Amino acid sequence: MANRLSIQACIFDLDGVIVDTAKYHFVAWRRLANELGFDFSEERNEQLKGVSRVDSLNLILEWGGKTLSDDEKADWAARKNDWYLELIKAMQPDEILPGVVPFLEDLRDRGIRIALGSASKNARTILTQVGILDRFDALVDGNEVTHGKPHPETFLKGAAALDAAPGETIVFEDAVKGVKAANTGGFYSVGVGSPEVLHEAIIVIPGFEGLTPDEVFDRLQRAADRVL
Ligand code: B16
Ligand code: MG
Repeated sequence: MANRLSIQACIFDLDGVIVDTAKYHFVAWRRLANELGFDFSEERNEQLKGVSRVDSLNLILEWGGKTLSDDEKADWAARKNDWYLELIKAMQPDEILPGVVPFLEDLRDRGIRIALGSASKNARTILTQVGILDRFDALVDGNEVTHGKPHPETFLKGAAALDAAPGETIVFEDAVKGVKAANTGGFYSVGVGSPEVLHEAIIVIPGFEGLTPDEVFDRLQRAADRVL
């Protein structure tokens, strides 16, 4: 039977789950690195997924062997964000990852409440740009949290905004740190991506194309039954 777990709410990460903004972050961060006189690879960019803007900058500077003052860091982070926002401005609704919109529709039809839980301070702008802001009942982004993932604050705030307990809420995440945050907070974690990378998630899906909420509930139920 579907949904014996009594799922009342779902929280979605943004980058890598709803849209692929990592490619735009990469272009903007790479421009920053190049202007500072070094470069970094797309493989290294993987390590920035789900990581806050300031933590990403610190990592990149470390890769380039650069030391900047706090004021200089703030300037470069602002510059990077301006370049990033220029790219975001051109995003289109067809950049929403396959199957996401029908999945969100299905959840809403069932009365399941929906939140966004993202590290990005640009989350509202991005959802507005691709035309799906109104599909979310609550939004928790990088402006509202003190502790980034793997701390569970983002998802705990999301669940509170939806008036749901973590034990009745699913978190969809593409980053290892995000999956850890969901697990630490007591949520049902669903990894979006590769099972090898996201092995700490309760279940892993490749994406939302052709997937229904019932299938997710069933797989989580089977995982829960195996543990009991
Ligand atoms: P911003 P998510 C994260 O989004 C990105 O994966 C990460 O690369 C980025 O540095 C972070 O947001 C902060 O983004 O500079 O827009 O505030 O996966 O948590 O939705
Ligand atoms: Mg992500």
